[in-house]
Amino acid sequence: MPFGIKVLRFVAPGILRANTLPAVEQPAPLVGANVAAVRETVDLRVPLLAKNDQIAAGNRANFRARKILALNLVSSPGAGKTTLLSRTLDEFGLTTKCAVVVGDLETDNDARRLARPHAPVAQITTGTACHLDAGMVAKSADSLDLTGVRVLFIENVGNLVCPAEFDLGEELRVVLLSTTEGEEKPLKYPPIFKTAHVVLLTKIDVADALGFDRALAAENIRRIAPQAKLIQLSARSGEGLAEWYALLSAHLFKS
Ligand SMILES: Nc1nc2c(ncn2[C@@H]2O[C@H](COP(=O)(O)OP(=O)(O)OP(=O)(O)O)[C@@H](O)[C@H]2O)c(=O)[nH]1
Ligand SMILES: [Mg+2]
Ligand SMILES: [Zn+2]
Repeated sequence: MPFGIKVLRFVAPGILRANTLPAVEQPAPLVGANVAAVRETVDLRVPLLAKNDQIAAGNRANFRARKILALNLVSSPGAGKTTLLSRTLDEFGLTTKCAVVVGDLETDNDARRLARPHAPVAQITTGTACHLDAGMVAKSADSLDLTGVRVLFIENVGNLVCPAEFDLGEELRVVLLSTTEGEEKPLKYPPIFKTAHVVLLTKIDVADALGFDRALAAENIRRIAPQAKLIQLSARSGEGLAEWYALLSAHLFKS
């Protein structure tokens, strides 16, 4: 399945250019290549995930060797990933060099929102794939100048389901749940929450207006994801952001 990578570059102060790299052809899907036995099509998912895990291990080794803290941000569409990253680049990113790789099915809107002269950004357009995989991250990280970068944010495609299965080589998996989605989502989508190192309860500025029960949401998160650090925040009001930046600082590799 082909995917595209665009690297957003400032060519002069205030002028933003998107360089599109040639579409990357992934190996032809194996499913259907050999229709001789149903048994084979059932077994093929495992090798695909095993291959992904292998590339992810390479990404992780590469990021660690370069002392880059990689985070995989996962949520349902619109939970506030890009808004949080924009503000993080403007605040935390001023003193700690950050880069972003952002995945979307179609547009480069998020990369444009995130582009800053001080932060390299690449957009991965996945076409029909509803998640990022480790190969996409490897190629897009290669396309960026990561000199001096200490944090690489990977904004996954908005989806709470299959990103759970795809290790990208991240150090921390960060799952966002917004107050507009409802308190019960951790109970309905447990796999992604069970694999989280951090859960961010976002948009808490509108919790009261929505009648959102923050205590119940926190209890549901703790029930499904007791291993995860929980931070409640709002990228709009700024509440909780100091805790988010402190978490990032605490996980930085010593330079
Ligand atoms: N009230 C409030 N709105 C927010 C907050 N963060 C984001 N939003 C709004 O939520 C909407 C979606 O935010 P995005 O940052 O685009 O969400 P996203 O998770 O990147 O979305 P996708 O990339 O499409 O999955 C936008 O209208 C934001 O302005 C917040 O802290 N408070
Ligand atoms: Mg986004
Ligand atoms: Zn998917």
